[in-house]
Amino acid sequence: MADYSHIKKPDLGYRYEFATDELDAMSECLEAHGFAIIKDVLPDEIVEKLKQAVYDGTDPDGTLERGQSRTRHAWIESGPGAWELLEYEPFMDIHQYLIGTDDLTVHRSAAIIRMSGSQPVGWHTDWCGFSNRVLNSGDVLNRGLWPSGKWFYLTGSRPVHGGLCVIEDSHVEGWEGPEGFKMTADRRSFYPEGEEEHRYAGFDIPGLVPLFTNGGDMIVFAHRTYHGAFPNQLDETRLSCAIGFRDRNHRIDIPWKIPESGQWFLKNIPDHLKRYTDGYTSIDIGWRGAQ
Ligand SMILES: O=C(O)CCC(=O)C(=O)O
Ligand SMILES: [Fe+2]
Repeated sequence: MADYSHIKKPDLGYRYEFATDELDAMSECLEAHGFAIIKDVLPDEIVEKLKQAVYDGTDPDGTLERGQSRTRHAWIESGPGAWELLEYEPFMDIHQYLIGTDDLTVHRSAAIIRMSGSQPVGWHTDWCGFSNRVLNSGDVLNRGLWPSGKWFYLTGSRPVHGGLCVIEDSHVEGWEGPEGFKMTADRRSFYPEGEEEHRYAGFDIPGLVPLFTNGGDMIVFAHRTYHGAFPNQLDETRLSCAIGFRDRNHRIDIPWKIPESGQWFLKNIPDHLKRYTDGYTSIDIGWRGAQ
């Protein structure tokens, strides 16, 4: 397999890393280029606790093996370890800024474990608004126009460690893919010209920006931004998590019944945090719409 240890942090000719008191500048970068990094959002002490909460919510029995990956959808439902973020005001302040209101409801959340030797994540956008068809839970939930990714790579993001990469300027409407590539029919991914349609998972792409972050840095990207992840080539397990919010007034009519873990969450989250669960949809990954 290719070795990604030589990849250096790029100099893009514009600034894309910002402090927590530079959110206007951060937002300008997000609008101009489709991504930004907010440095030092979480102190080490919270990062360490979140690592445990990612394990507890994603692989409680410790069954993952070398080479494997697992995503816990609706990670917020896994318990108090994840709720701690909702108590941390600097974190909530950033989300209020990103969504433009303090009437926030938890929209989606996830935690991911990528073991040593795990595979890359192919290029994709999380956004499902290219088509009106509603075939799965992503089609229901991933239609908003607010920033999509808001990740913490708790063990750091870097190419050798399964780090995130984005394609700069890929967030604009009508983007036609990197030079030399064709969009897939559903516009959710792209592949090299001349090949059969598939989700490309290579890292030799014009405009690719490998992201280098520490555990407490927040990676933000726009709803359409195309992104992927390198394979994890280090001995260390990669851990990441994210909680995203939407404006509470943006109601979503869900076609699924809230699963038991969602019901448990709604009942057990402390009263002072219930302001963030008004209109919470949970998720049923197995739900399928009519073809
Ligand atoms: O694991 C990663 O680094 C990327 C995950 C991702 O893009 C996703 O879950 O949509
Ligand atoms: Fe994604």
